Amino acid sequence: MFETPLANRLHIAIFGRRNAGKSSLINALTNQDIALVSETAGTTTDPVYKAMELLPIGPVVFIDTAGLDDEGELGELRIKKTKAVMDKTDLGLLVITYGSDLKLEKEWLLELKKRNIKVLGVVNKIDENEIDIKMLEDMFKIPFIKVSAKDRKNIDVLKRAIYENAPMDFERSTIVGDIIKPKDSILLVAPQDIQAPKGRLILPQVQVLRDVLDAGAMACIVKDSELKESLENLSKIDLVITDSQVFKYVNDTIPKDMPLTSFSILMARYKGDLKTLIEGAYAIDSLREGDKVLIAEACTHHPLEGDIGRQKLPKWLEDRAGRKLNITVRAGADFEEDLSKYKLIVHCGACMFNRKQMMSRILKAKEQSVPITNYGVAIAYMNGILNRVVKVFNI
Ligand SMILES: Nc1nc2c(ncn2[C@@H]2O[C@H](COP(=O)(O)OP(=O)(O)OP(=O)(O)O)[C@@H](O)[C@H]2O)c(=O)[nH]1
Ligand code: SF4
Ligand SMILES: [Mg+2]
Repeated sequence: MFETPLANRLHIAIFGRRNAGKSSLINALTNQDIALVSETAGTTTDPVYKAMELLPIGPVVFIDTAGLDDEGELGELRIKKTKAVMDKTDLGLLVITYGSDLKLEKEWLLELKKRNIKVLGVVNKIDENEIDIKMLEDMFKIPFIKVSAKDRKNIDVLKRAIYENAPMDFERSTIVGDIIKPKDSILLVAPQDIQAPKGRLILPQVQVLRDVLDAGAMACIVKDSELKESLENLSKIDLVITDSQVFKYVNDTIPKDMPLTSFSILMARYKGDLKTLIEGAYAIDSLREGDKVLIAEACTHHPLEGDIGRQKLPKWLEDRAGRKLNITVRAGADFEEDLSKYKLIVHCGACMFNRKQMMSRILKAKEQSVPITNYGVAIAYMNGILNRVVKVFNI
């Protein structure tokens, strides 16, 4: 029932000459031996579809195709079938290898562009020969990624490029709607302290509230100071969603078996890859004296007294680690390319980012094997309640 229908999946099709390594590339991307590979040109004859969850991208379907340079009567038929695949492609991967005169590839790119399809160039077999990427990018005016499907080299970089080049409408469609039911009763806890903007609620609270209403559920919103009374007054509570700054108090106050999560964890899942962010939080306990930690904020809001990124989090991290850390805070649109010096990245909730922007930061960190977590997940972990607050998602 929870399977994403084929039509709602991002369709990623692989095009190129026979023997360019298209089937090998599908196998590398899916980390399975799905497609038949051989050194005989023309191995793949009909399009092969493979639906899968390509983490952290989401539900996709890969389409392996027959070489577009096929010959003879049968070859022409196969080319026709491959071109029919183009009509349902959201993102095309154009595979090129050393030695090609690139003439046909240019024609195929035109065919794809005519259909308004985004195309990503892939140079395969770099374990044998390389091609100058810059020259290709100048010539084709599309980004290129170099890989070796055989050695599974740079496949993570390709996955990130796939994500970054995927059409925008492949966003998670709901923040909380998939874990609640119509008529559920949801209690929201939102302290209105000095950080809260005067006269209004912050964006994640407004978005979650709207999502609860869209799901046909009922919301009651209180400050932490009224939590106890609301527990007494409400006859049924199916889920509590709290601000993470009062996590501990709420966790200690509500019944142990009452489902609990936080605005920031919901947003972490909506904007990013919750699983990776949870794994990142575990890295807090491996920090050593003087380790470099990056605290990254997506916007340059004006920091107030007791600012979470500049004051509270650094203190909590050092208290938990029991040692002095070398913490850098960076705010704004720039994210360093070389993250390898950091032992941990703690990111803000990224309310000003769309999912694509946040995901590309997560993928960048993953590529460089740097653990990444976010404020809400890290705070839950340090309060010893991470397991409880992610239980509602079944991950
Ligand atoms: N050295 C090297 N060989 C590769 C690589 N990727 C694929 N090959 C080899 O290239 C040959 C063709 O690979 P396939 O994956 O079948 O190529 P294809 O593009 O699907 O070919 P058709 O289905 O015939 O169109 C096989 O012998 C693969 O082992 C690579 O990264 N490096
Ligand atoms: S983008 Fe990040 S730093 Fe800026 S307001 Fe949102 S959560 Fe805070
Ligand atoms: Mg093939």
